[in-house]
Amino acid sequence: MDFEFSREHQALRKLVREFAEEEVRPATRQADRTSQPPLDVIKKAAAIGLLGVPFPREYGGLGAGETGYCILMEELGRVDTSVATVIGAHIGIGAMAIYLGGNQHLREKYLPDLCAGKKIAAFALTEAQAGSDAASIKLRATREGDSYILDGSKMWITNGPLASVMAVLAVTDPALGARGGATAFVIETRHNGSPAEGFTPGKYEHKMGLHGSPTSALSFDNFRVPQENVLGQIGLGFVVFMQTLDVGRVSLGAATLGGAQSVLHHALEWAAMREQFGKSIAQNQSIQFMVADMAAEIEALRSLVYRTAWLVDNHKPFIKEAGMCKLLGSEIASRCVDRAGQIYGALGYSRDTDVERSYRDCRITEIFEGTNEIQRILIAEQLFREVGVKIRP
Ligand code: COS
Repeated sequence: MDFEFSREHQALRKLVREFAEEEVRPATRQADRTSQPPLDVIKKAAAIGLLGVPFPREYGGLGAGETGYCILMEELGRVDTSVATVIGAHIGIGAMAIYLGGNQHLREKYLPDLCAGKKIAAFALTEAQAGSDAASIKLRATREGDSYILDGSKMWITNGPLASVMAVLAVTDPALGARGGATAFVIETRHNGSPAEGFTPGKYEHKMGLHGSPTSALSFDNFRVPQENVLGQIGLGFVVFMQTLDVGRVSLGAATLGGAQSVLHHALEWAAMREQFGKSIAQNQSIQFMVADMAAEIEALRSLVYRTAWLVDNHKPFIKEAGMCKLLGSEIASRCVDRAGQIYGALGYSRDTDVERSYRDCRITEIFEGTNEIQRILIAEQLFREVGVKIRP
């Protein structure tokens, strides 16, 4: 057992940490206040290779695997969950669906531009009636010659207003439903910044937090996709999308790890400085208990996230652990940000503090990329499967 990161991974962490401090941090407040994603920061991230961290070099990536990708997400999450979300949706589910489901031609066609940041990616699964119940999607893909025609809509799509390349799941055989009759496609929704024919970016969501990460609906009306853009096999797109989400959930655990670590750091600094009743509040046992609990949970999460990344990189089963990364990461981060807010007192309720922004940004991590209730079901399902029991029909 070796708990040391490789020299390459250590160098990557140093690179991302410097980038996050020097480029991401100064843009964070402005993005939160204006709800405008810091596009120049995303461009700079691309320029130093950060948009291709996990992918092999042959596709323009850095070849740093899931471990490298988790390092990226942890370090970005430490400074700004919004930027981590834009980059995470781009790499970890948008481009990842193309990498996992795409044949050599599609990988070579799309991944180099995505790794170089020439195009931004999104992952289009959710619909109005298909949130946790992903198999109830209605977006229809109808075969016409050597193309498919998409009709319908998606919603709550991270990077929807930015992306020009999307992995999208649509029903190709309604008789079979989405589980056996949905197909995954890679589509091009914008050309030179303008919406492609048949594509309309839908309603822009005004959210409680993550203001620097744009979210929108998508609308397709007679939108043509060449048949060669099918990811995986026709009718088996649901599996491609589920496998992609598994990988994405590990890195979301890493982003929440970074967020939790950051609020602990702020809480320690503030507690050491703040005086009440003639002494530092750090001398109060109630404060000590809070920071100790935060640190213990963060340390457990760190072990889980990087062990799971190791499972992914070593081609071992990881579905259960991925669900745990997402579940524990989001709940630990929420608890940490809540305790940090308590330690900050009224100041933590002020828009002038990062703790207040973290509080708003953190809430969604218990909901998106599969609610925590769905993660509990997935974990239980795997546990029972390990003892030979099937708990769902
Ligand atoms: N890896 C590989 N295959 C998977 C899989 C996974 N992680 N999860 C499901 N599948 C396969 C199943 O094996 C099954 O195939 P077979 O019929 O050949 O056995 C098929 O996909 C259907 O799976 P299942 O029966 O489990 O589908 P359900 O509709 O019951 O529900 C859940 C699946 C709840 C897991 C799914 O709807 C889900 O993940 N929901 C959350 C969606 C989500 O995360 N949304 C976030 C928005 S996108 S960022």
